[in-house]
Amino acid sequence: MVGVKNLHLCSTEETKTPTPWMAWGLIYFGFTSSSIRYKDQNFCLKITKENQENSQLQSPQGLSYKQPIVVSPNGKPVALTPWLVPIVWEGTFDPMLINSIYRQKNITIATTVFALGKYTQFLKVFLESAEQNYFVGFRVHYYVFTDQPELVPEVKMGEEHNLTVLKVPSSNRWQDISLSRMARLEKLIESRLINEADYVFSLDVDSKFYGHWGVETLGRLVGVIHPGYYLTSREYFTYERRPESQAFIPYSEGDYYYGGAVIGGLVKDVYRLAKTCREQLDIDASKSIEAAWQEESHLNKYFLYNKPSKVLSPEYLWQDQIPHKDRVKILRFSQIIKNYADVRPN
Ligand code: UD2
Repeated sequence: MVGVKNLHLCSTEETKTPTPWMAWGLIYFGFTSSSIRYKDQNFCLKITKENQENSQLQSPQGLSYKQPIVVSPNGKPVALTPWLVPIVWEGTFDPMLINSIYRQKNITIATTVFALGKYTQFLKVFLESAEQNYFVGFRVHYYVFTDQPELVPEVKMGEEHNLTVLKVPSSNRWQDISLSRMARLEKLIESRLINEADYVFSLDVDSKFYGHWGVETLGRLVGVIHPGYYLTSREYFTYERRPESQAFIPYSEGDYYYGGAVIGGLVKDVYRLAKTCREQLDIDASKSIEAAWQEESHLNKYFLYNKPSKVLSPEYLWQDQIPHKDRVKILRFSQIIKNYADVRPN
């Protein structure tokens, strides 16, 4: 699958000069539709794979609409966003069916994880639990960024699962570690993933997989609803509220609060996201502004105006400290309880 991502699907049928019957069809259509006029028709619709399946879902800033709900008043999970993309919950997909569809695609899923300073201690649980639950039966390549390669544990990898360790400099500010992930992701995609993978996920390391995480999570651009805010009114979201920051979102806007712990999608769409967020972070840095939640704030801004094509429910990002029974049917990936003062460098 790698290498055919930019395949142009415009057939000769689509590009040739219109036959008389095609022209009559268009004239007829033009007269019967008030919104589509013959003169506006473009005979050569260059239907590429990109604009067929892959088009960006950009929405203008300042648009006024109701905040979408995640759970309906009768307690049922909502499975569609108001821009009509799925919110993935247990019961919305058939793993057997979806696996058999994706198995034919011969795909590689790159997965980046950062473990710097004392966060190397989380790698063992992260990787061992991933090997039990994460894209089992599909090709996965983990890229572990660390300042201490010698502390990356030996974890037995499943079939077609590989791991590469990438050494990066240490940092004494946790905020810098977290936000620098965007720049590193951008560079890794440029230098390697564009040729090595179809999809990429960037995941927080201080987490454990408790349940199945598979191809139902794949999409062009994928975000996860943060477990702390899925029942919260958007004016209380911890978006960046200072207009001086590039991550600024006004109180009247917002769909969901997305967690920075999970970013995914097609390699080139995640590239666009990482590059944009890195550029916005750079602009803020040049003005000595750090957004409230570092790259997570910029990610939320990006997702608000570049809608994800698939949204993962909080099953895909929980927190061990929040009881999950009666809230989600299944726990798949959850932040483990940590003492911030013990694990962070500052
Ligand atoms: C939230 C987000 C996190 C990130 C952060 C922004 C969730 C669940 N978490 O988590 O993704 O957006 O806010 O500030 O949405 N790291 C190290 N070494 C360190 C510190 C961090 O390797 O000393 C890496 C590690 O991969 C960690 C990630 O950075 O998982 C995020 O850091 P965090 O978990 O301390 O951030 P947190 O809990 O505030």
